[in-house]
Amino acid sequence: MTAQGSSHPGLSRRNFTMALGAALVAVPLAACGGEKKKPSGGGGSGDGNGAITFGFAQVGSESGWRTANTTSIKESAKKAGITLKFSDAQQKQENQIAAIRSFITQKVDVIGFSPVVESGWDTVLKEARDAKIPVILTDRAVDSADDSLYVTFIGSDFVEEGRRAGKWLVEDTKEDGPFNIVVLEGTTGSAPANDRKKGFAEIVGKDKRFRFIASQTGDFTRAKGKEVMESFLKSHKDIDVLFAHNDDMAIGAIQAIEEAGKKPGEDIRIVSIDGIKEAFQAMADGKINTVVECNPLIGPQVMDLVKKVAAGESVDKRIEAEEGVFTQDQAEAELPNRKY
Ligand code: GZL
Repeated sequence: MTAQGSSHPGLSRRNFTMALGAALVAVPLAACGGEKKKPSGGGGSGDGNGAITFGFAQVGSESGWRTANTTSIKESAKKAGITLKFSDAQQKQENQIAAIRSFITQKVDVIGFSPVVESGWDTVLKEARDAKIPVILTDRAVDSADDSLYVTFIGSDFVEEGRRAGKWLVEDTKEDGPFNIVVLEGTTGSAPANDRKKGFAEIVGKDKRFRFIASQTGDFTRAKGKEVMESFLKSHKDIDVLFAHNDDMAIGAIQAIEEAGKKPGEDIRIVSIDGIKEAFQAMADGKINTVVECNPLIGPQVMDLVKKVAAGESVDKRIEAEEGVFTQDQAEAELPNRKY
């Protein structure tokens, strides 16, 4: 379903049949503290009309990708008739842990979250298990040794995304080199930062033409991406390539590169990950060379999982998005298709 450049990634499903039943009567997104209904499974603190209550602890609102992911979760919950309790952790693990604890106290039916970092979740996940509330991981994974602490993970293969970025660079650089690479890393300790770094290095590290001369977190934000790129440009006059772990940092870096009097996409090749509209526009303008897609629009599949999990049905342990890779020559035509 996803070839090079496909624009409508679905989700590859291993034995995961999406029962797209008729949409239930949508119920308004609940304000926190909705009436507690007698639970069939977990807590069932819905507004008493039998709706499932889903507590979702989002990472934050750090990037265009995250905004699209939040919209997908909220709109899909409403469409599915699921009462959503939503919290924005502002990229702080302590806030996500507090939100999960609040969902446990409210006795929601299902908990979901996108872990801002991989480690430090076992205690709160054990509390959810003790409260008999199933947990769904979305977007990012945890490094817990005990995978009974969550029912399933739905998201992307970040190592593969890093490999795809590396493969494009190796294929695109026909000249001999050497090429000096700088990297804007995602949030320190997060699965996408760890795994994209790993996948990219697996491919590029094998090719002696490439040298990593600087690598630092830009925390997935535009502002930090610009700030770190400014410091890279001050310390290195010979940067040939920027690998940005997400488009927002790449867009911030473009501003820094232009303010330094250089041409992004020409003097410095840029490869980025996510596939937000602005990155496609930057590709069309010749400022980003290639974008590896990472699909945030997983809301419908998350809500299918919530219904199955709340009903005690079994679901696959890991469900991955299918995603493409886009280059400059595809950008103009692809722009109208972009949904985020
Ligand atoms: C990836 C997601 C990352 C995006 C960033 O699935 O976790 O977080 O790549 C976002 O844009 O901030």
